[in-house]
Amino acid sequence: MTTPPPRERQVLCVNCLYQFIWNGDTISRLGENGDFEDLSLSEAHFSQRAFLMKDSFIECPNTDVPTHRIPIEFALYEPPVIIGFVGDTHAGKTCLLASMAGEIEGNKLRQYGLLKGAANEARHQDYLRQLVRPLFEERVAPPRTGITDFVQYADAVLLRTVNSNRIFPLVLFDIAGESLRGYQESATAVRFLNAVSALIFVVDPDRFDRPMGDPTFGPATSSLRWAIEPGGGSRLQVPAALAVTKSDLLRFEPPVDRWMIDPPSSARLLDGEQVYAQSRDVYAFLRDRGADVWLEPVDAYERTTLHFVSATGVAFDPKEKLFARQVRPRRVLEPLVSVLAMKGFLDAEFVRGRIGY
Ligand SMILES: Nc1nc2c(ncn2[C@@H]2O[C@H](COP(=O)(O)OP(=O)(O)OP(=O)(O)O)[C@@H](O)[C@H]2O)c(=O)[nH]1
Ligand SMILES: [Mg+2]
Ligand SMILES: [Zn+2]
Repeated sequence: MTTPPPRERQVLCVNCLYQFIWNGDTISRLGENGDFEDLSLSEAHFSQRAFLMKDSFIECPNTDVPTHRIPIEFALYEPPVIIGFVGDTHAGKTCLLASMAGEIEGNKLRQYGLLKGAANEARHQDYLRQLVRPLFEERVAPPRTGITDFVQYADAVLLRTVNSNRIFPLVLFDIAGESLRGYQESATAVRFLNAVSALIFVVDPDRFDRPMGDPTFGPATSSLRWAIEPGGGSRLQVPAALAVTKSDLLRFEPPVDRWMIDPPSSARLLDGEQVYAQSRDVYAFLRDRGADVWLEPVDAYERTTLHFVSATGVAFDPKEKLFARQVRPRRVLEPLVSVLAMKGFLDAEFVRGRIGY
């Protein structure tokens, strides 16, 4: 039997934004000695191919940055949906991302009609082992995200819409607050911002006393603006969610109490009315606190939603150097699901009404 010739595909590297043609044949696999080895699918025996593709990578040919690889799944389905987290150092980005990853791993996107699969199982398991399991199972806070010249994505999963059967990788980018703040000096570090599908602005209620708000919000937005419509002044089309994280610290204060105590709507869908009611409450709460400046993204983006979330459900105990009790995220998936809905990635059966205002 003859093998069909490998099919070339155009691929966008999510890490460096380099577009290249992958020959559909050469893949990299991690060898037993810990080094990557290249191999050709067409030279492998037919029966071995699927096995070889599992956990394999494609090497990005961009030589301007350190050698890096993307999971093969990024080239096989719909283009990746890239989510960037924006917020100053200590805002809670890594905790929020890790708790979302934990909830996704627990199959909690199923209620919105999204089934999870692996976009490189081995790398995903590494992320769970390093950050998510310590947080959920041992109450350990993640270390501060390191500053690097070349940021690679933190975690990725493959999602499938249950009814329409669309398959796409969901890629989550975490980055040190410092790099976002001074993005002009570290343009390479925040390169991914120019390719984001949606942004999640992480609002830290511990910092409402800062009269100028979060120093990363403005730079992230202007970086995007230059990438998308240089010199333009209109609202940006990229969907954005504003997540007031650490809301457990505000859980007795109205109107936060209502959203922290209420479980997310028991209806198995994203309800536009509920999302709107919550957005309105967050907006009013921030204004009431004199934290209007944190609402900047609402004016800069065409469609935003606002959320109260808690990555951990409990405060960190500095004496014990652990979270005070078992970590239980609250409503962390809602900002994510909301931007996915705005991007058109939820099946109609799982969203009611309009999302994003
Ligand atoms: N009470 C409470 N504290 C939180 C929550 N999320 C994060 N924290 C606290 O905030 C600290 C910083 O959170 P990180 O997620 O590491 O912050 P970051 O935005 O990633 O910071 P950089 O990596 O330095 O940019 C954690 O160590 C916790 O002490 C939350 O949901 N509730
Ligand atoms: Mg971090
Ligand atoms: Zn690349």
